[in-house]
Amino acid sequence: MKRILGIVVIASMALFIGVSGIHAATQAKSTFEKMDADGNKNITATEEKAYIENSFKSLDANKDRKLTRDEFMSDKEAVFNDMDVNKDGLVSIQEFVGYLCGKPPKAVKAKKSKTVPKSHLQKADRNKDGKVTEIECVEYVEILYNYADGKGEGKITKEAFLERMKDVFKHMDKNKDGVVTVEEYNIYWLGKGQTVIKGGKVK
Ligand SMILES: [Ca+2]
Ligand SMILES: [Ca+2]
Ligand SMILES: [Ca+2]
Ligand SMILES: [Ca+2]
Repeated sequence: MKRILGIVVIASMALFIGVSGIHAATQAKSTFEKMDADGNKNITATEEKAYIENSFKSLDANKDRKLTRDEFMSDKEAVFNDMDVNKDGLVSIQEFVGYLCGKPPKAVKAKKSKTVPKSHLQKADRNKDGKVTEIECVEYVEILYNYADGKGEGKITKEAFLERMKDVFKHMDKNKDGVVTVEEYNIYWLGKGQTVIKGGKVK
């Protein structure tokens, strides 16, 4: 059960990080801001879908509509370095939340929550109004961080981060042929099929 939960968390975390293929040398915008195309501080399902599609295109270097592991991993070290704002080689929860959601609102404190949303971004939509706000983003990402940082040390190393990203690739590649197709990618990120992992139901 714990393992399955872990896989789901990896999936969710990567929705934010793994697909941030649109990586810039200096991250001017948080992932939240990038996804929020119309800048109204809410992420809708349409905006999410558009972001996922763009991320696939930007990662698919040779444009054959398949992602290899190398293509997927090509920007991940740079993503880690961008997250690590103070360059101490570790990503703290503040850095993590800042990268993904923008500056965390002061009102929201890190929680040691044990309830993990089942799959993707829309699960962060707590009040179920079909949009994800910055505060919902922060709450969700904090939960992911606490899981990603399994030891509760409040730090994620580059090594651990890259290992998790490799796991993400494995899980995306459903038929295990070594490449991730557009279909596999979309199914993975946009939720369908996420409830069943290796025959086990995630509840
Ligand atoms: Ca929006
Ligand atoms: Ca390719
Ligand atoms: Ca750091
Ligand atoms: Ca495949």
